[in-house]
Amino acid sequence: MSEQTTLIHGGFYPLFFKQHPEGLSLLDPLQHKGGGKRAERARRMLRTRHVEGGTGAFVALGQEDSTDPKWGDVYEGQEGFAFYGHDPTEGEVRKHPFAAGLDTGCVFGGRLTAHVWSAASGGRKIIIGDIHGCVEELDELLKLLDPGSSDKYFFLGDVVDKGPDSLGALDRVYETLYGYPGSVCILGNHEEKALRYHRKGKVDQFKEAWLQDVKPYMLAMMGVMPYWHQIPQDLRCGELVQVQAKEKYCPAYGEVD
Ligand SMILES: [Mn+2]
Repeated sequence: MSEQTTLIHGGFYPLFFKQHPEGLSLLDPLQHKGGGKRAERARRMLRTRHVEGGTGAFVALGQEDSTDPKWGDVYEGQEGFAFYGHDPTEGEVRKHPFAAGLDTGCVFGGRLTAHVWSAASGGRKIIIGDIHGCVEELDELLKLLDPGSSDKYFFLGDVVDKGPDSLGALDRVYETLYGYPGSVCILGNHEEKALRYHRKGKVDQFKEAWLQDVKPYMLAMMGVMPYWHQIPQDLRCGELVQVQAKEKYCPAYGEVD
């Protein structure tokens, strides 16, 4: 297993590694845009939760059966230790042999989670799970983290939708990316969907009104979010900083994507 950390919003299905032993090095991190098979595969990775037990193929949300494992339980560490979002829990980090899920369901009344890795030489690397418009909790988390000028922030995507203030959350992520050079926000399926509606001129058909008020700089930021990002260090040994949601903004897990 390599000494690196991979950030991905959804996950990897084992069939991908069977078909492409060279792994992510094969892929353009912006190739979710546009059409064709490669863009479709990228969009599958943004949405991966369960994988088919027999073949290791991607299973769409709601199509899984009781024998289909979560991807993290069968991931063998081909791309190093992976941190992911997308699959909410009720406040607890989901742990696997070579991966950890940091979407602790803030927007569902759970918690917003940061995994903090500290170097002896100073400067921390801080990975933050799905925000979904919970800007008050994000502000509280950033305050608790007490940022230092050499820290770097890594957001796992799904900054927007479901919660109270998608535009505020995008704004805060923007400030953080530009305030702490080397920081990265990867793409979530919710940003991908918003970009797709915007590109096609279907903003009025998007399920949430914030997209009608989105600012050009926010679109520019979302447009360069990669659907995966790698850091040439193993960041798995760190500590958690968590903030409890102030309310249950979204009623139930149910139709969660
Ligand atoms: Mn998601």
